[in-house]
Amino acid sequence: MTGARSLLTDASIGATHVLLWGARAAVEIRCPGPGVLRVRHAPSSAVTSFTHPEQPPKHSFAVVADGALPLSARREGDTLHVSAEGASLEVSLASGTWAFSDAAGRALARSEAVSGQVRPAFPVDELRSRLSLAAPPGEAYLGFGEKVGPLDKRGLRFTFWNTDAFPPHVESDPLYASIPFFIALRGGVAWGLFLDEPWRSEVDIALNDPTRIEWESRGPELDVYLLAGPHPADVLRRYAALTGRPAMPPLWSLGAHQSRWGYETEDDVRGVVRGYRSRGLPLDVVHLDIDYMDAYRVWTWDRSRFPDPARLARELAAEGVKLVTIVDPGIKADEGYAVYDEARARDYLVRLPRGGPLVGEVWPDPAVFPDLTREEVQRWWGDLQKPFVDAGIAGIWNDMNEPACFSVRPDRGLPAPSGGRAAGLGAIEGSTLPDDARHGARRHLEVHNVYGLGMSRAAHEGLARHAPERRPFVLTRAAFAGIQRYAAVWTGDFASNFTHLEASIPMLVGLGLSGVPFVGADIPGFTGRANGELLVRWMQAGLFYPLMRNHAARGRPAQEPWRFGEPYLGLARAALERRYRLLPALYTLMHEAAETGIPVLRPLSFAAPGDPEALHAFDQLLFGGDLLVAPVVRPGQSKRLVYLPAGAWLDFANLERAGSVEQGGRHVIADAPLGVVPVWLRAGGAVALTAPRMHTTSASWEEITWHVHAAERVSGRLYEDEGDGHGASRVTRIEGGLDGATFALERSATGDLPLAREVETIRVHGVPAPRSVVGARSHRAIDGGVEIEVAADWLRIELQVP
Ligand code: MIG
Repeated sequence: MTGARSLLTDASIGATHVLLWGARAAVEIRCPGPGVLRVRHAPSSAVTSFTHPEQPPKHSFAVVADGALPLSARREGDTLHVSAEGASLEVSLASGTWAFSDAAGRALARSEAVSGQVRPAFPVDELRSRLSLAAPPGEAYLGFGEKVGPLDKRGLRFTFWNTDAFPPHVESDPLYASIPFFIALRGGVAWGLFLDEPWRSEVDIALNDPTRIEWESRGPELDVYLLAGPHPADVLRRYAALTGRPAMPPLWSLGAHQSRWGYETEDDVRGVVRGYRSRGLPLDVVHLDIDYMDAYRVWTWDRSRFPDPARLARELAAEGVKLVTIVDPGIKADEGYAVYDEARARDYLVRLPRGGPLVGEVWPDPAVFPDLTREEVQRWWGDLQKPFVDAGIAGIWNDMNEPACFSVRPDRGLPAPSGGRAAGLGAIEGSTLPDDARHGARRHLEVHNVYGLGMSRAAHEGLARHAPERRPFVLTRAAFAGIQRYAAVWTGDFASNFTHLEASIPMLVGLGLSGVPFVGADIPGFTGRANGELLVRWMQAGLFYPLMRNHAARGRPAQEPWRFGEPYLGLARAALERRYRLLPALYTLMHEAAETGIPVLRPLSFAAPGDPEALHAFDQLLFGGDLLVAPVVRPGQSKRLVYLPAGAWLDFANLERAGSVEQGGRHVIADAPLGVVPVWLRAGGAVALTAPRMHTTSASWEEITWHVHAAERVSGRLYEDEGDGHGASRVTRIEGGLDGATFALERSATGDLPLAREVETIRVHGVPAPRSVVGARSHRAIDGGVEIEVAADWLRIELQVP
């Protein structure tokens, strides 16, 4: 169809797909959903699984959308114009490059020709597939999963290869999770790109060449999804439709978690719970680290130290505390141990390129690895949870699932790394399995990054099968795109220092921008030695982490909140109480995330997408749409610089009205002595808080106080249900605003959950003392506003302000 010098010479155009190919390359275009185009590149036809004009089905570990919207294609000279709902693409047949636009015709992204686009060579380990994208000046790039650095990753370079980085530092890359997805933002307009390749890859974000992003995969193809905005939230909505919406967690998992590598006996665990309760500290969960296992045999208990897990679980349940057990993938190679015998008999293990199961060393030694990239193995693994579920274990904590492997056993048949062999065969990158290990028909190099995803899926689906009346709670260290369907992610072995506390904020916001809302970092750091100030500051930031877990490494001083004496204990208690007050708002945001993919922790750019100052304020965050949080993340500081985006913001430090209203679009200096965490409430925001408790019970709240920052338009939302399971729910909306001398709010509710409270309190901040109040049971003036008590099923309140 075009000249012989063109890269793409032939085309097959169907109702829902376009396939272009030539002697050396192929490109396939589809539209899986509105505003999303899939552009699958096979840079070299010689090594791809592409065939034309018919495609074999491809297995994606990440993508769940199977829609195929209609496409229309029109050729004009050397260009093929493809358009679909919400997006269009122009492909140059000569060079194979393309330009992506949204429904409004805005040019969003453009690929560029690369020289030596693919270098297939022998051995295949030398394979490189490259994608080059224009990086126009001023465009910011956010996301990329669990990555270090500020929010805007321009000028950085990352590797996607899940790694047990120990000890990690603030520049370590790669870390434990790989999410090859980013959101670009330029002039207030966003678009996104997801590279659906689990293969090891590297991305250079305008570092080598300030005008380009270059992505290089070790696999034979580049399967790219382009997502239109225009708001970053729109990109995330489309990404969640593509890779799956986040699971709604049980309420208890949003309470406080306590963990330590080194709770060695059930008495240690009882002591922890007593430690919390005797000091009046809220707690919902205790984690059991690898100490509970019998000689590190996964799915067993050391009965001398944990004689009766079911009894322990019952005892803790009486205190309102749940147990979560760590699970590592390495299986002790030990004949007579049922998990090992069964895995071998069923051929469920990762194998050597030739021959038998690969043998390595982790905590169990020797250890073999279940091939958790295969669905039948996932099912088997998930079923091994049944006795744990039956004993009352509430959730599963998946660790070491990069997978980590301290060493492989060459004496067991592994080719020696590189020596004397063709380059690449037997190579190992980091403490993991060799590139050439076999997962069924796939090589480790291809599926390494999805091992933790498979393990989390196994855990999540197994919990759903064995306790269908509950919502699964799974926590994972390793992850890939799509992990939000199955698990919460924590950032691994952060150190107990202020640098890591600061680093946690852009990293967790970055994870949210990569589609993963349920995230947290170990409080107050895992390795090293915290002091009381760090504990308090980390808890003040961590009370806004969707996952709030205190954890500590073995052989380090204990880090429970009472280990540092006063005044730190009192300040730690205050932080925990704030967390429990915040639960209605957090739960509502988790529900919003589960419906839309929009994260709980958001960059300031969500409020001001075109404002560069907002983009670069990476040590602050938005908690949902209404709260701006700027925790102190440096030692010794009692004030900090805070950027407030345009609009009016109420000083709401410690989740209480603390001061006056500030005009945004500028920096302010917040007062933040050790007891204070700076927070602001957006004008027009309405946030529901409750009273602190020692542990969670139901998310049908008995006490609710709305904090409203009066403005012309006010809106707020509260999602409620029983806190677990799949039963009745209710969404309450409040809407209204200030119109002349009248401030009115209306409440509406949908859903079948009965109200668990008779009254609600509404604190309207930012209005003068009213002359009259209609629709309230009572009211009283408070500093800079009014507090109103209403019947819980109120419909309308109206204030006449002077
Ligand atoms: O090699 O299970 O990140 O949270 O306490 C260390 C022991 C293995 C690493 C995890 C950490 C956990 C620890 N694990």
